[in-house]
Amino acid sequence: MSAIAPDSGSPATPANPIACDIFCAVIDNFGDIGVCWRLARQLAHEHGWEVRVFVDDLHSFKKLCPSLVLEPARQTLDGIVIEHWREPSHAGDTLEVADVVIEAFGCELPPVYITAMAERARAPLWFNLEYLSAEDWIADFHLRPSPHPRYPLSKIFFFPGLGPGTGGVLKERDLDAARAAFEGSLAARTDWWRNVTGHAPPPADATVVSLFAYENPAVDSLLEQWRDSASPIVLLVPEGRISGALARFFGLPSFAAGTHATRGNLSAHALAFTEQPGYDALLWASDINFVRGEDSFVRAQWAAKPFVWHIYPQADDAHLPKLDAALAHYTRTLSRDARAALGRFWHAWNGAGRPDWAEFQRHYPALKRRAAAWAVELAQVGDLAGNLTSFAKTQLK
Ligand code: TRH
Repeated sequence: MSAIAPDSGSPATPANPIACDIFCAVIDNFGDIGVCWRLARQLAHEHGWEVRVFVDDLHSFKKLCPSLVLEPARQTLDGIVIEHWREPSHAGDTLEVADVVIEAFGCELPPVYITAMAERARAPLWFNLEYLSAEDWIADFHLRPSPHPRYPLSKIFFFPGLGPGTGGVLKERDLDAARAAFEGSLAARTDWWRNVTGHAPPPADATVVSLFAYENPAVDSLLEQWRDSASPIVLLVPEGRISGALARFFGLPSFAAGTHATRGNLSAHALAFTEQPGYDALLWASDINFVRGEDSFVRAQWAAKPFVWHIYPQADDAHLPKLDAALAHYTRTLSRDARAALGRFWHAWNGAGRPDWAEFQRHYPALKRRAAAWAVELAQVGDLAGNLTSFAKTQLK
């Protein structure tokens, strides 16, 4: 990496940008690298940082960033250095310690790297980037330091969140403009439908639903309700863990990208997994988005459309308080009825009960207004990358 001076103690300037290393261990699925890659691009492109991403699973990464090459130990993409982090002790072929070190989601940094951090003339700013939670307690722990037991180093806990006093969530500077351009251009939307589904845009009375979810027993009942719906439902399903349920419902051997199937008033398209910006367009093209995990959950909020969250399930139902905390924020200004209906629907989608589509639809106009208002409210917490860089600047002076 060109301009990193390991012992640099001078403040960053455009000629001497802040160097940042992000370490990402992929536990499963796409959220770990999805968040890290989005953060890396924002730090590099919006804040001028010199970013290096250490990631242990290039296959998962390539799904949402197809231009990545699997073989090299090191490559540069979009101005960001990507190191294939091959083993726990590996920290790049040349050990250089950055000004800011981000340990994503509690992955353990390589011991040699921690030793080098301790030996650096000026200790780097070390963040532990936590998983997103909407729970209130995280504001009390956000930006708290935790001293290292052996070295003169401190790790700062950075908590993404939905409320004031947290680190916020990632949002690119040009995101709203890109969405407005897509929504405002019939030509862009028509092209999108033709390119992504191979079909013309659906009729105006159709409800378009995107479905990105883990395996989910509630989907069978929902598919039946959509089949029997009074107005057309157009379902857009990126290929993945829910695809098997679609194949069973339509009596097909698989529901692979390119498949199109119809039953009753439900017609469904299986989509190829796209690169990250393409996923935003899918959310914008839909009236309702089913999302999961962390990053798609955030993108659905910025899409400002009603959404249903399949939260990442944890042992002992530890995820349920997080689901309720998100609901509390998201439904805050809804009427009691609409709030209860959305709560029931989200809970049914997460294992408790049967999702009631007719009830969801009845509240759709209110949910739509709330989704738009919520996107504005959430933006007031500030974008995570902006919050992180502002804090870093105060520390690196
Ligand atoms: O894939 P996820 O379920 O990811 C995770 C992981 O399980 C992770 O271990 C866990 O920590 C986290 O959830 C909470 O869901 P998520 O977070 O929404 O990540 C999906 C990413 O994939 C997101 O960046 C959007 C992107 N994506 C595309 O780029 N193209 C696509 O076609 C689709 C459907 C998604």
